[in-house]
Amino acid sequence: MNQITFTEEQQSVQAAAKDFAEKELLPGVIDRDNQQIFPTDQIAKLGQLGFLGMMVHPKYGGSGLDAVSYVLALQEICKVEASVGTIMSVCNSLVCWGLEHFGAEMQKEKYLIPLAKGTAIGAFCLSEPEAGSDATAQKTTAVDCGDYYLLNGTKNWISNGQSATYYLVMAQSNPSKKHKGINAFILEKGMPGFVVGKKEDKMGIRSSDTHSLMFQDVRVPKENRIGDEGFGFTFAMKTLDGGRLGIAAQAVGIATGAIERAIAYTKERSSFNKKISEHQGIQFKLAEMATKVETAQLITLKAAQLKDANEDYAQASAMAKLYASEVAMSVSTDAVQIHGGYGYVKEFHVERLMRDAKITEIYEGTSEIQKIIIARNLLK
Ligand code: COS
Repeated sequence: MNQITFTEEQQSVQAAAKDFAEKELLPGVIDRDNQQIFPTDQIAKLGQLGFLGMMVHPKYGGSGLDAVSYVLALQEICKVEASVGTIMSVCNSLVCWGLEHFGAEMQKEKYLIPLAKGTAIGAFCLSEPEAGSDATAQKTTAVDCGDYYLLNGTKNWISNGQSATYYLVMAQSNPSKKHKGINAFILEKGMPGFVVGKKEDKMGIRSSDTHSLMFQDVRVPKENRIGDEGFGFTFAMKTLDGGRLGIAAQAVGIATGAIERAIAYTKERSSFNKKISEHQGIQFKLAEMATKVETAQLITLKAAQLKDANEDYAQASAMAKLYASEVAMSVSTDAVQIHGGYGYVKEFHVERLMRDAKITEIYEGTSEIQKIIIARNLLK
């Protein structure tokens, strides 16, 4: 389905991700989804192959690739197992990118290198029980105590919540300054007072681990603050621009997986004395689905190209996420419909893709948040 020209390097990254997804992910994907099993071995292998720090400079242990390669790789992974795509996307877009661009040299040496090499997993902790879309409403506090901050509060819906070693945590240090009082910190699992809370029993992306986190008087050294005092909200917003590109890629991958399975099924299944692919009603549906997937892929690649060109891509990534996530939902729903009763059972994969698609309309900003971002850009 690729309509634009890719470099040899981009094509080989895509081929490697496709090969990995088919050989390493496909065989166990249904079981992991059913039983909510974290793909420990698969993530370790992805890390060894350089897929968890894809855009990080090699001097910090990364692969030094561009955002287009990252998008192509994520799409291939998510065609098969969107949960793995979630883990990969958090590690690359939210954690490694944020640390590489805004972290101090000491932070990069200590934390970025193992994250980029995939020997450690990261988590990005912004959402709270009462702060989802309205990210400025952080209730977690970080009181400045001289050479350390004292953190107290709760985070919700944290991807990689249990599996992570390092956590980027946003917290309010000066409520009178509103969003300008928010700081970002690096926390390590095992810090006294840092507790991983309950695991969520989710509709989709079930083999990724989503947890609440609790902080009770956690002492975080001052050198673990990212950027200047009060930089935390801007840090989160800039990082989420790239996160949304990852979610758009995830959505395109889910939609592509769904349409490929639907096309294959229509050529196998017969009804009324012919293959169902010969029914015009099915052909119309497939044509509409393919047009949507192709458009979603193009808008996502455009955002990636803007990022690679160091241009402002906040609006482009919001548009890509908005559109691609809606396409993932509608195309996966159509794929289930084309499969009929078989689409409703796990063996045929499309019901999982449909469940996995839903989260792409919700996390890293709901569709409504993406519309706000786009409209503000249009009107400014
Ligand atoms: N890049 C850099 N800075 C940004 C930014 C971006 N993409 N978006 C906003 N900012 C800055 C603004 O420039 C503004 O800075 P100043 O105060 O210096 O002017 C500041 O952040 C506040 O921006 P704004 O007034 O637009 O904030 P709002 O509270 O109105 O919220 C939205 C903006 C809705 C876009 C933001 O809260 C958001 O993205 N919410 C969703 C968060 C989310 O995705 N949560 C999901 C969980 S995270 S995995």
